[in-house]
Amino acid sequence: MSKKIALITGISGQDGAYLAEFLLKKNYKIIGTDRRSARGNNWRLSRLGILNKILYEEMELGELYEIEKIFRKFKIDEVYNLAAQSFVATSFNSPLNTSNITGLGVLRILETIKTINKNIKFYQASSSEMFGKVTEKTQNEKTPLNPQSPYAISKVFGHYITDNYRKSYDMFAVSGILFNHESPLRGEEFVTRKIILGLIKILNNDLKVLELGNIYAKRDWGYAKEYVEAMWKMLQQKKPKDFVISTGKTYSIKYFINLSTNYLGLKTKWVGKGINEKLINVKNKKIIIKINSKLFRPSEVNLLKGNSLLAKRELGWSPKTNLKKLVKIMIDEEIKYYKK
Ligand code: NDP
Ligand code: GDR
Repeated sequence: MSKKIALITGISGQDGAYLAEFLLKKNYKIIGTDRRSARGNNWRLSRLGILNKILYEEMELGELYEIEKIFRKFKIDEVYNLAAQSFVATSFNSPLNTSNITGLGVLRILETIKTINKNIKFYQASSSEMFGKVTEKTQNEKTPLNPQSPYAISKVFGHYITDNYRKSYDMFAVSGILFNHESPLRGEEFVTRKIILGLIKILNNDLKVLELGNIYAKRDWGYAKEYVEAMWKMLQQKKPKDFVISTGKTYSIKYFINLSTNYLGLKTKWVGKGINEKLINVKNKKIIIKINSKLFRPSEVNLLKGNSLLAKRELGWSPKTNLKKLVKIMIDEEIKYYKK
């Protein structure tokens, strides 16, 4: 039997790398798309040892003709649309580009599938950010969306247009509503990796103080390597359906910091309040973390907590790694690769 062909957009990102690793083990042929401007941004694929096992094609999500070219060149079975301007903070400074890539980019792919081959299965990377200022204590597939950033609004567009193409054109198009998922391959701008890398830099005297924004926001953090498996499972269902993927636990950024300093063996103490709150290294009395109001978002999502019971029941998926273990995985690998 010939190999199934999966197209992964955003192959250079955290999820692209883990998904490619997972699908290669399932004997897929992988076409990974990246954009000209980012050629060479392949450290994640190198680290996983799969850099040479992927067929690379150039694709800018803003350009319809580049998308069509790839769909005409290969007989694709499954598409995983992971490419996006994915940083919420940037979306406030760059709302047009975010809407064009994170939002309209989804439609460009769906239109291409509709025109070229409606049998291609499509996975859209939807996000818990779509719940925004939450209207229910835990969020599931039926919770109303209330997005709070240009990023989240673009994801809502991607989510609904996927649903619309599924219903209108009988396409196998689904969205996975994934809550935050982290790993050693997380981008340095996201708060978990920023904290871990920052603390390790401080321990190595490469940074004096780590500056953060709102440390009281709460997130439902899982392990990215497990979340990509859920993406694949969604495309193997008999009928297309959307699923929430989450751990069901939520913790503040401050709690994440405390877990990290504990694991690193740092004795620390929080002092002050609000914008003046600081984390002090008890041993040398130096400030390790301080708050910078410039890092607050114009509109914040204060709390996210998912309910992925449907995924457990119908996909047989459930999270395995708790936050303490995730912190350990991230710190161990950060230390291993630091300055290499
Ligand atoms: P990353 O930021 O690590 O990766 C994003 C990818 O998109 C990169 O490969 C990037 O390429 C690519 N990209 C950005 N702009 C364009 C463009 N204009 N054209 C083509 N490609 C582009 O994200 P993650 O791996 O963490 O997330 C994957 C997807 O899942 C994203 O859509 C994200 O919004 C969504 N998501 C993520 C969650 C998480 O917690 N990680 C949770 C819920 C949803 P380059 O290297 O060139 O920048
Ligand atoms: P998020 O992740 O916005 O949830 O989006 P991020 O790690 O950027 O922020 C989480 C929370 O931490 C607060 N925060 C800071 N965040 C960053 N990045 N840097 C800081 O210095 C800082 N200080 C406090 C933020 O205000 C926020 O409340 C991620 C992305 O992967 C999206 O693509 C994805 O859709 C969602 O997760 C689910």
